[in-house]
Amino acid sequence: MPDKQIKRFKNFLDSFSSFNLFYHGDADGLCSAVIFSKAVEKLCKTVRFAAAVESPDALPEFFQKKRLENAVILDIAADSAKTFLEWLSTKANVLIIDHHKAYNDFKSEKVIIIKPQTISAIEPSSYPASKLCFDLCSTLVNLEGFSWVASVGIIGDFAYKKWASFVETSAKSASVSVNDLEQIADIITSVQVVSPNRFPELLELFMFANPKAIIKSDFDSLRQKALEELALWKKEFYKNAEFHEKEGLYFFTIKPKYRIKSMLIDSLTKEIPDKTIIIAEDLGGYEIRFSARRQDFKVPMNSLLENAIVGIKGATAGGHIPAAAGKIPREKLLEFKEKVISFLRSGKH
Ligand SMILES: [Mn+2]
Repeated sequence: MPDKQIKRFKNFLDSFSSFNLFYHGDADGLCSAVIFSKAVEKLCKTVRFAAAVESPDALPEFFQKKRLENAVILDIAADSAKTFLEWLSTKANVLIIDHHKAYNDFKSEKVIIIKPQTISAIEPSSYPASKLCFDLCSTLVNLEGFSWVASVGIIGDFAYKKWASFVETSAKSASVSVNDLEQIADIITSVQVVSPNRFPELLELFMFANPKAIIKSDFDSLRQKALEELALWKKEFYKNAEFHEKEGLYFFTIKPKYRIKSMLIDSLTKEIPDKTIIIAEDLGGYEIRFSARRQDFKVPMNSLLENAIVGIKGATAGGHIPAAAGKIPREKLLEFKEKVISFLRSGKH
């Protein structure tokens, strides 16, 4: 890791006695928040505030009401919202630890952006924020006892292959199996699906409990509920999803009871890794959120979605090559789909 970035990171931690965390509400995001909080605790400092956030566009509302000295943003590409970040940097000191696409060279004394792209040759989607957080914080404090948390984040973000020996070693030293860690990642995903308002409680549990206690906690019943919902929607997908054979695209619009989209598409992409899958989730609001997956790296999902929202006001999109997401006003869904198809046809990627 470049010394200059570690130095800025250390200075940031030295400058405050308490921190405000904003983490992505998924397995990798929560694990990043746990690791950062553990490091802060070891430095005899505190986390004042922590919130799970669904996407970068959910960030601004937090800063309109509150005046915050600092903001630590984990596993969220806040640099994709440049105007917001510029505005935020006039109000708070910002630390972003993230592994999504790097959007621009945001240069400000008050903003530190740490991404795998600047420190290693590993494809950024395979270097989860929780592992990045672990490596970064480990330069300051000893976090050996919490390597299993980074492993849960790694599993949650599909990066197990890349870090197999790290995950296996950390499972062993926590006296659990890799399977147990997978189950914990599923528990976090289930909270994301069934009960996202329980993230603060889950973070609390991770701060005090060992892996076995997390598996035995009542959060495991949420996992059962989410798995039932998942089975239902998978059946629905194979029956009713639009398949565009020439473009290698599955397009599926759902109106689910729970926010099943991410869990569903992550499960489907394991079964159909060499096709583009897009799921649009209609929860009845003004906007429709969508996710895209493809595991063979033949089409970049981030560029595909970014291209499909060009010129659509109020739409956002971004992410990784194999996994990306975004949102659009509901009346633009058809236009969005047509742009996706024409991008795939053009072969511009
Ligand atoms: Mn992540």
